[in-house]
Amino acid sequence: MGRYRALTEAEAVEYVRKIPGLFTEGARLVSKEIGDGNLNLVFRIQEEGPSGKSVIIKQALPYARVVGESWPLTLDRARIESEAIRLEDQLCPGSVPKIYHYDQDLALTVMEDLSSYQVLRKGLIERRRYPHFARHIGRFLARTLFLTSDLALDPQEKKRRVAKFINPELCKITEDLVFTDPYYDAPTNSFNPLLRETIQAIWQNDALKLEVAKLKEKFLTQAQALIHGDLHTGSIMVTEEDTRVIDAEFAFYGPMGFDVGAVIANLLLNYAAQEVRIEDAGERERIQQYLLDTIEELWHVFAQEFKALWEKEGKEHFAAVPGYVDDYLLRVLQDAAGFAGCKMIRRVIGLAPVADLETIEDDFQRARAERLALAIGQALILERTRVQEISDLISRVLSAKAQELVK
Ligand code: SR1
Ligand code: MG
Repeated sequence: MGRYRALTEAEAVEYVRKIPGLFTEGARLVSKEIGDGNLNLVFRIQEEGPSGKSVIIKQALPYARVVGESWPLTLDRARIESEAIRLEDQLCPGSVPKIYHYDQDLALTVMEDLSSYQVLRKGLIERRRYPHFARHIGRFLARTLFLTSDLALDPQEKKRRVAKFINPELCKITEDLVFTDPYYDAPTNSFNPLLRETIQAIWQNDALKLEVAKLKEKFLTQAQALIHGDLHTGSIMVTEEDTRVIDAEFAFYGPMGFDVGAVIANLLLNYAAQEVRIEDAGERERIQQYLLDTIEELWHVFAQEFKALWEKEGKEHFAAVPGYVDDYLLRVLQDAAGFAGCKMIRRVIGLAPVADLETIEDDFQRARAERLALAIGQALILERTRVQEISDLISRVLSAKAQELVK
């Protein structure tokens, strides 16, 4: 591992001091490790005094933090993350934190501090609304996915990028935690004991497992575009005006629908949680409607931008063939529905839960919300090929909800 060592808070300060142009000589710097994610160390370094200038150091550990040293993990994910963020910034300027410095040996990236932003998951739990989020994320998805695909790149260059972003260890986490483990009694699964019967029915549902197998196969084999690979609402920072995508360490060449589906899934996980979080029926209806409207809008923006790019930047020989762009987008939509379903189910059954559901204190209330998430997830997986438009996906959500709530 060469010069690699995990930094302490004090070493993090000394490290940033030596990076030219960041802080003035002799600046009084305070360092705090603030990482609360599953994998890495995150230091916030701030200058004391009026400037208040601050940066973030994100350092990969040689193992998964959430489990410990018994789960070794490649440090190369820091390279993948810094290269993916730089590329995303070129393709969709201002959509990611600025990167100031990358150190391969220490597997760390020094980047813009977004502490004035809020993690979207947290904001949604607090019932906040973000008027520009759907437009920003729809555009981010269209630009990063279209412009890294064979639709926009010379096929030889695209294959070089597939090689550059090969990410087998992080993909294996997704293959296991999203597609495999939730569908059997895996030792790493953890779930609300009140759900045991519902979950056992999932483990015995061969029709569902067949569809999950097809989606997993797509994730394993379809090098369609450079995807973020972990685009849940904890990987998005927001203000009322701005949206930034962080945490690109899972990036690799995979199916476009996986990223679109990740955003949809996490909005729907919040939707399911709000079913029991909000007592007042009117307020609950308004917040849940806002989440569904956000999904519709982000898809419309995505499809519109994607079509505009197809017109302006498309390099594919068959791009002008009537019907091709609509057929392509329909396949992305159906994939997104299926992947969204898988991503909802994994957050209820698997190793890494989400705060939207996990922080509902009452076990019975939490189980109600979790059952709703499982019902929506299953409907999206099983009925994805019947989705022709985004409104069909929303209809599936509403009918799964109606069926679940009368049980
Ligand atoms: C062991 S890592 C667990 C999860 O955290 C990341 O954010 C990914 O979602 C991963 O599946
Ligand atoms: Mg992450």
